[in-house]
Amino acid sequence: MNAATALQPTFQPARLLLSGNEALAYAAYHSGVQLGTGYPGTPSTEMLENFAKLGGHAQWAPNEKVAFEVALGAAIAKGRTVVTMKHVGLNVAADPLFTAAYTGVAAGFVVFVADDFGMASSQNEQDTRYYAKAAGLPLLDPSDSQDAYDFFAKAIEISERWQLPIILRTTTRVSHSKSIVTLHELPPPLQPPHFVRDIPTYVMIPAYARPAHARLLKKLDEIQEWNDSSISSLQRVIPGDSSLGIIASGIAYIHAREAAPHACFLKIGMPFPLPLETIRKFVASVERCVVIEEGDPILAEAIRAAGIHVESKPPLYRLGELNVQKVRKILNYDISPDAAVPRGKPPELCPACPHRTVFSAFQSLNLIITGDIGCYTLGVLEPFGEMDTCVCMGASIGMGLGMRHVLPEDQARRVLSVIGDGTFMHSGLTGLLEMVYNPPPTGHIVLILDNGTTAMTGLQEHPGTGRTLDMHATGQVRIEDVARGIGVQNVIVFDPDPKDGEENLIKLVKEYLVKNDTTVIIVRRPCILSAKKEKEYKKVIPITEARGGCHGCG
Ligand SMILES: Cc1ncc(C[n+]2csc(CCOP(=O)(O)OP(=O)(O)O)c2C)c(N)n1
Ligand code: SF4
Repeated sequence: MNAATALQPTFQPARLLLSGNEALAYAAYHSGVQLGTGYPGTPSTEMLENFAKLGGHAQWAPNEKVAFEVALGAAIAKGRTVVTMKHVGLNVAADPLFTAAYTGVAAGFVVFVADDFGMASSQNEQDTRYYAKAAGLPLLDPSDSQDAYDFFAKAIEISERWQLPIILRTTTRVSHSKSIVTLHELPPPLQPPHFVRDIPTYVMIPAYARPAHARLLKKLDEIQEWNDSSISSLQRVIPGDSSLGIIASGIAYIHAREAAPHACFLKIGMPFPLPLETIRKFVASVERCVVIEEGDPILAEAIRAAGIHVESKPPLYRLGELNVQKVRKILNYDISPDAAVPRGKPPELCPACPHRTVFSAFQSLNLIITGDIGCYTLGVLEPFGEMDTCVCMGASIGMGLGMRHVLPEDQARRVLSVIGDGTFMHSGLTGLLEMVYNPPPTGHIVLILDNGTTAMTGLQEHPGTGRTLDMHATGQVRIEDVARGIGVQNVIVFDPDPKDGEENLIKLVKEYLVKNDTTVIIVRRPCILSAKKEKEYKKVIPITEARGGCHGCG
C-alpha cells in the first residue's frame, strides 16, 4: 500500500440504515477526509461525533470561525477536510467563508451546515442558501440519507475540480431522519498533504484579491454550465403527468413526491449555481410548474429572475418546516390557516440542575438580566421568569455593558450578564475584554455558569473541560485564570450547593452590585447529566483543582 492509498479507508460495500448526519460521516470517512473540525449545534452535531466514532480525526473548535479557519488551513495544505456547524454558526464563520471563496483550496473542503426551519432548537430560522449566493460558493442540497452520502462525495469532486470550498446544506429532517444508504465507491485518494507556496493565491491583499474575485466569477460560470449538463448528475427528471410539474430540492422534494405522486418532477441537487437551462426545458415540458422549497423562496425567485414562469408558495410557508399536508395545500391554492399543532409540555431545567439555584437567587434580586444561549436560557420560563434579553451566543456581556452605559444609575446597577461556560469559550471572552477596556461607570457583573460541559447540544467538550472530542486529556483553559489575566478586578469562584447556595449567591451578588468594579462570578457545579461522562473521564485523566465545585474568592 502506498502513502496515498493509506489516506483512504478500504471501501466495504454495504446497505445501512442511517440518519443524514451518519451518512455524511460515513461519506467523509470513506472519502479519506483527513480532518473534521466543527462546533456543536442542532441539527448538525452528530455528523462530527459519528465521523470520530468511525475512526476519523475530529475536533471541536471553540467556535465556528476557528473551526472554519482550521479546516481552511488544512485544505490549503492539501488535506481533505470537512467543517460542521448549524445555520447560525455560519454567521460566526462568515468572515473567513467569504474570502476563502477567493483563495480557494488545494484539496476537497466541504462546509457542512444544517438549517433548523421550525426552530426546534435555535433562536432564528435562516436559509443558508443565501450564503452560497452571497459568498459565491456552490451549494448542494440533499433530500435524504442516500443523497447525503452521494452528495458528500460529489462535493469533494467539485471542490477539488474547481479548487473551491463547497457548502453542503441539510435541514432538520434530512439530518435526523433515517433511511437506507447503499455505500459505493467514493473519490480516489489524494497524495499526502504538502504545502506549496503560492502567495498570489493565498495572501488576500487587494492586489491579489482583485484577480481572485474575477477567478471566482469565472469558476462559478463554469460550475453553472457543468451543473446544467447531464454529466453533473445532480439534477434528476422524474417523468409523470405533464399537467403538473414540480421543481423541488432538499426535504421539500420528499414531501412533494408524497403529496403529488403523479406529477413530473425536476429534483434540484445543486441550487447554486442554478442549472437554468435544465429548468427552462423542464418548465416548457409541463402545463403548470410549481416550485416547492422549504425556507425562503430562493429557487423560485432565481428562476423567475431568469424570465421563466413558475408558481411559488404563499408567504405563509416561509415560516417553519414544510410537510406533506402543507405541500398539498400549496398545490391546491389553499391558503386557509393550518390546524393548530397541540402544544407539548414546555421544556424545563432538569430537577437537580445547578442552574436552578442561580435562577432562584435571581428571583430575590430584582435584576435586569442580559442572558445568553444554553440550558440556562430556560431560566426565562416559569417558575423563574428571570431573563430580559437573549440574542445570540456571547451577546449577554456586550448587551449588559451597553445597558450599563446608558441607563440611569439606579437601573444600571441592576444589570447583570449571565453566560454558560461553553458559550463563554465560544464568544464570551471578547465581551470580557470589552468590559475591561470600556468599563461602565457603575462597573459590571458577569456570572459564568460553569457546569463543565456544553449541555444544551448534548454534553460536548470545550476548551474549559480538559478533554478532546474523543475524551482524551488535553490542555484546559481555566476561566478564573483568563479573567484575572486580562484584568477583571474581582474574580470569584462560587459553588451553588443546593443546601445554602441560593442564600449565599444572593449575598454575594448584592455585595458586588453596589461596587463600581468589574466582577466575574464563576458559578461552578457539574451538569447532573454529564456525571456519567465525567466518571469515564476521571478514569482517563486526574481531576484538576479547577473542577468539582471549588469555593473561593480572589
Ligand atoms: C453560533 C451558534 N453556534 C451553536 C449554537 C448551538 N448552541 C446553543 S447553546 C450552546 C452552548 C451551550 O453551552 P453552555 O453555554 O455551556 O450552556 P449549558 O447548555 O451547558 O448550560 C450551543 C453550542 C448556537 N445557538 N449558536
Ligand atoms: S442537561 Fe445539565 S445543564 Fe441542562 S438542564 Fe439538565 S442538568 Fe441542567
